[in-house]
Amino acid sequence: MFSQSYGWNPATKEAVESLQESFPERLVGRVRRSERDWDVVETSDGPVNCERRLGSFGDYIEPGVGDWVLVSEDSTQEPPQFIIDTVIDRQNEILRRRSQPGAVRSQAIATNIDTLGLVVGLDQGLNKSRLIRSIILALNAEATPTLILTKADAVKQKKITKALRIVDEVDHLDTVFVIDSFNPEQIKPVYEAFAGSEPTTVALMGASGAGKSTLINSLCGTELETQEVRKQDSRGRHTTTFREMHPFAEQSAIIDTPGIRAIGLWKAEHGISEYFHEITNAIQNCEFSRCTHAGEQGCGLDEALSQSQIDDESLDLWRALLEENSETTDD
Ligand SMILES: Nc1nc2c(ncn2[C@@H]2O[C@H](COP(=O)(O)OP(=O)(O)O)[C@@H](O)[C@H]2O)c(=O)[nH]1
Ligand SMILES: [Mg+2]
Ligand SMILES: [Zn+2]
Repeated sequence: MFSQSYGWNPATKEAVESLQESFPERLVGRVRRSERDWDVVETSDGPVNCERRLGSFGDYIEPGVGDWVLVSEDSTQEPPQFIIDTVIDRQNEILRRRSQPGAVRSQAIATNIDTLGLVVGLDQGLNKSRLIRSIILALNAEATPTLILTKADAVKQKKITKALRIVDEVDHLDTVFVIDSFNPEQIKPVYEAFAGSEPTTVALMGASGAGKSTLINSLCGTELETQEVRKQDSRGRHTTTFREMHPFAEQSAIIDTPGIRAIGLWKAEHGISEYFHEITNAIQNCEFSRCTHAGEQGCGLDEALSQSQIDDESLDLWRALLEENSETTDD
């Protein structure tokens, strides 16, 4: 359908084709880039710019990078304008909390993804709580979390050992790469893990300066602008100002996201209960129907704690993340 398939997979094909029967004149495409007032959609006819007209089509979901959409031409305009008129139901979405003055809302960092690549520059160091939050975001979307530690060439072995010790302490992270993104030999296994045999979509997430754009350049052969990092503090300037999807490995796609300072959870109950599965199990085994699992005598969680099946650190983090997540409301 596309010259590049952009992660076009059988499930998407089915969802799109059933809708397209009703709207044969519309173009099928995938949102490649998202700006404030317009989106670039990759269609079988190539990229088209679509104007954002919120509310024009009733129940309008704000499209995000990775969304499969139907595009129509508005020929009442001169020259004719393209507009996204249908966002196909998402397979999943990576949401994060976005605080604005006077409002707390969510923002889709990426949609319809298979793998969430967490990119961390070894020079900046690995933060355990941030790593766990990122894994929860992935689990919440039923996507596979993968950690890519970059700049292995630029740090002392001690830093690598320290990061790997943290990796050992977290759960649900089966794939970890330690690489120099400029070294083709070290890029190869990452390429193979991301590409797979089916069309896939990978989203890369990580702090500004972590090396996301550099990694994409090595994986996709693109020439994205990367940033100069100030020697003193390794904080970079923001060069990526928008989210953008890039064609990868013939049939797949990689989404670059802007550096995120803090990962706020949004509607992540599922991810939290998956990550803390021992706690989830203990609560399910709690026999009291109105228990708050906060230290009641005979509570299932209390039992698991006394048998040392759960450690205090996990319990504290679980409580804190649930509390944070409970503040999420509908837009
Ligand atoms: N030595 C070395 N430098 C890297 C590596 N990956 C990224 N960099 C440098 O780190 C800086 C930030 O990278 P960039 O890709 O722009 O980070 P982004 O903000 O996550 O997109 C740039 O100066 C890159 O050249 C790596 O594996 N080794
Ligand atoms: Mg970048
Ligand atoms: Zn209980």
